[in-house]
Amino acid sequence: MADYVTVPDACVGILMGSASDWPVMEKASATLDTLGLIHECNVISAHRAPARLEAYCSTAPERGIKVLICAAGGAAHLAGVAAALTHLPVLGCPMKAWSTEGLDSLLSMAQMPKGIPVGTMAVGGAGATNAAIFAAEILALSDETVRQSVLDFRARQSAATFDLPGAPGHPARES
Ligand code: AIR
Repeated sequence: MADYVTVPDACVGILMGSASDWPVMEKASATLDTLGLIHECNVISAHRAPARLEAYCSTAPERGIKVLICAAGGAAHLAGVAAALTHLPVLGCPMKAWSTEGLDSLLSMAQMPKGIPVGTMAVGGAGATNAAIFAAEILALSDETVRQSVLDFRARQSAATFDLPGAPGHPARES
């Protein structure tokens, strides 16, 4: 039996270097849910479980996974190693770990050598949410249902800005 979680019909795989990344990465999972994308989540550290990472990445395309979202902190090699192990597009989510406010993770993911790209997002929750939206936008190129759910998501987001209260001392104008 495989020592990672698979979900039938999943098209996105979220990988994390540690369970300690989950409080941030659950934003990616929740956003994929909002967009209607079936996904699977696994903790597979590139450093602590390299053989499991290779097994996961080498079987992901044949199981229908089309995009990987990889989160790690510190010397964050997970996204880069996953990108090396599969031709699937890999989105990197740099986690704020124990030092440098996540700059270490950001540079580890962004500064890939040429030939093996990682689409690196912002540090932390914004990057986690954006990785899910970006994954949907990739899938939307070839899937009309996903395209529509991305458009709906954006329309709801635009509409929501009209509901924001004004800044203190600058109340929203009545329309
Ligand atoms: N990490 C785990 N294996 C390799 C790396 N880069 C990262 C995790 C987490 C941080 O190390 O992704 O962000 C701390 O992990 P832990 O398990 O010590 O809490």
